[in-house]
Amino acid sequence: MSKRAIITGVTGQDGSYLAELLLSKGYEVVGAVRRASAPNFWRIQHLLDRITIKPADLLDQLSIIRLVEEVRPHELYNLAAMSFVPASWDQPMLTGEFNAQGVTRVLEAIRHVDPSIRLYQASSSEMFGKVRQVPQNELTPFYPRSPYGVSKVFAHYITVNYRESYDLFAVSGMLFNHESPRRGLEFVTRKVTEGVARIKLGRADKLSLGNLDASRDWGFAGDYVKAMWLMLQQDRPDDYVIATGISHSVRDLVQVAFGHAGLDWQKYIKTDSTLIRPAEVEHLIGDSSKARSELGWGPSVDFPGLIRMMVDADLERVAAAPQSADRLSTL
Ligand code: NAP
Ligand code: G4F
Repeated sequence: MSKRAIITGVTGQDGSYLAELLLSKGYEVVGAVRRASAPNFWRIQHLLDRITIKPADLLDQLSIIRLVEEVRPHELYNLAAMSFVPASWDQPMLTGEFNAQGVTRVLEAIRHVDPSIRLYQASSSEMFGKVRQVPQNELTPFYPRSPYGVSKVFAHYITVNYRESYDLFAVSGMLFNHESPRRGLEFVTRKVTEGVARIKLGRADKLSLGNLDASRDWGFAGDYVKAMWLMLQQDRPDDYVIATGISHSVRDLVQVAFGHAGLDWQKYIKTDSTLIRPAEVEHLIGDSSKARSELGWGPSVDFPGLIRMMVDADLERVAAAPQSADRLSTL
């Protein structure tokens, strides 16, 4: 009998890669989407004949209960969230409703409909924020630096609490930054790789960025969704850090991306103080030894390989797009 899984956030970067992975393993996949006035399926267009789409919104408890009752999944991957850190200062209340209480709603739905459903909760290295320890592992204390980070700390602890209170198989994956050609355009890796493609093809002549000194432990999203699946296949639920163990600065990112296109980045990059965050996470680097030994997980794409993959995909995409489709503003 094939397993059934619900993915919330299936229209997002990770949701699309996870849906591909689960389909390749013979799962029946149900993607939960919130209502929009127009479909937002560009990342899962190629999967629409193989997955089922059902409506649900993290703000609406009944919609989640209905979804879980109808599908009766074996596994539920809760990837839906407001995931862009700067937006969390603009909309802190909504961020808390989506990312913190939204998770409580999912846990409540599982508890009431079928407590045997296994839950993956998408936690984040943003919880480590102003880091208390280098590198960060499962025992590193949290010090979030944004409403987004704070909301994810709540989500992490409510997941742990429901596991301990109600004996649920609920796990929290503390994933460091992971990227791909499907990354949203506002995140720094994709902003840079798309910017490089536009400059190379004569569609732009500059790229504005904020803090070039911040550094992140960047990996490939396709590798990270494998870790999510592995966490739900274990004998007992536990929490894991997922990271490459190597950190690079935004400046390194810019050098690799422009260099791959044969461009001198210093001619094109402008710094813009409005892109500096009210409180920054300066340096993240993860220690994923536990996941490597217990899950047998490891990354397959290194940082230069990831950035080259993204630049190549953006060069192809921008070249194929009409000029009228160019973005009107730089985020
Ligand atoms: P993403 O591309 O921004 O996708 C977010 C998804 O959440 C989208 O499908 C979005 O739907 C959905 N969503 C947002 N609010 C919702 C609501 N109220 N109800 C239902 N769905 C809603 O994010 P991602 O990069 O794939 O990340 C997936 C998860 O991992 C997120 O929880 C993120 O916070 C977390 N995470 C990501 C990283 C990373 O580096 N990528 C690292 C650690 C943790 P729409 O298409 O309708 O907007
Ligand atoms: O790409 P970012 O926006 O990602 P950030 O803030 O690290 O968050 C991402 O990773 C988290 C995991 O740690 C996820 F939980 C979260 O959902 C999201 O996926 O920014 C990375 C760094 C920051 O230090 C930022 O200040 O890049 C710096 N940066 C410099 N210039 C910029 C820019 N970031 C953006 N988005 N845009 C810039 O122009």
